[in-house]
Amino acid sequence: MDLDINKLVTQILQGSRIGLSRSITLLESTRADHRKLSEDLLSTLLPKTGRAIRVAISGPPGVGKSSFIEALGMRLVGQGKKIAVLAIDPSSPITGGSILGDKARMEELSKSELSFIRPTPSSGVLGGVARHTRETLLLCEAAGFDVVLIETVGIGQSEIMAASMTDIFVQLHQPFSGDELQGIKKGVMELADLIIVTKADGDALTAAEIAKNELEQAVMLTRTAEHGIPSVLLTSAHKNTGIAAVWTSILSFVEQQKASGSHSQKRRAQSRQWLNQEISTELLALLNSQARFEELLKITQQRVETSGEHCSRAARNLILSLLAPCP
Ligand SMILES: Nc1nc2c(ncn2[C@@H]2O[C@H](COP(=O)(O)OP(=O)(O)O)[C@@H](O)[C@H]2O)c(=O)[nH]1
Ligand SMILES: [Mg+2]
Repeated sequence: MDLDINKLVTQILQGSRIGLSRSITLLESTRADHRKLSEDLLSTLLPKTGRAIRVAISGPPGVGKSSFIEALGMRLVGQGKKIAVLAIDPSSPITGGSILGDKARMEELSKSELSFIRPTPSSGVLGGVARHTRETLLLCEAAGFDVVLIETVGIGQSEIMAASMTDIFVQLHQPFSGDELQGIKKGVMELADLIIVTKADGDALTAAEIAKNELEQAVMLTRTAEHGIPSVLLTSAHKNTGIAAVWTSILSFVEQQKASGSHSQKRRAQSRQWLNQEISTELLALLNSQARFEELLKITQQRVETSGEHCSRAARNLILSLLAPCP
């Protein structure tokens, strides 16, 4: 690996995709010396970050996320914009299938000089994935990407993670005929800033229109105007319809947030949240690095199991005895 940080900085600022890939490999490395270098790299580049529109694209497997990103990405690339696509899919390191699927689905976009596509980081730990994705996003911004799309599967933690690093959360739904709404209602209400019904073409067009109406009614009932009521739009990636309207809607959402101050507020809240997560991660790493950690952990585990010691007290005592200066 080429570890000349100054060279990497120059390459990234020039928008080099090779420099970008090398830097991402560096920040995904678990070696302590690599970690330090990637922190140096990020610190140097930090003043050059923050300018992209950050968009989360979420929905269950097969809903059409990658196909939608291909259609939107090609449109933006056609306008001369640089597009980065990052993926958070906790299942992909296990199955491997979705990475192959995504590459095939984003075939044209991946060939464009103006695009950069990166699958989910290989680290299995969700906390690690979050850190890598955030840091990759910052590198992409320093490299001059105008839009960063984060594709994520619509399940629990990975969805929340994507929302915690983006300006707008776009939720994709399949066309459906009515009964399925109950199950998805809650998820729709909490995170979505914009809702899309995909595959609005051919035989599915009527079901897509029904789904749009149902979703519109659902958001009216459960979201207050104060928190914003998301629009519901129809798209077809195959027929390339509705894509321009989605982009207009994303831009106007972000513009409104900027005008009201919520955009910078949201980003500040996101960095505070990131800091809190890093404190937990770093603390755990610090504990792990103590020579007596394994031994004390085993003893504490036994105490909790056999003598019923309260976990939170046992955890605190473990931490204090590891971090307290030796007498
Ligand atoms: N009819 C139709 N099928 C689509 C459309 N978009 C995606 N699909 C199909 O839906 C399947 C899943 O698409 P994909 O983009 O990989 O979904 P993802 O798992 O959410 O990324 C594929 O078989 C696509 O061909 C669309 O606009 N219309
Ligand atoms: Mg996909």
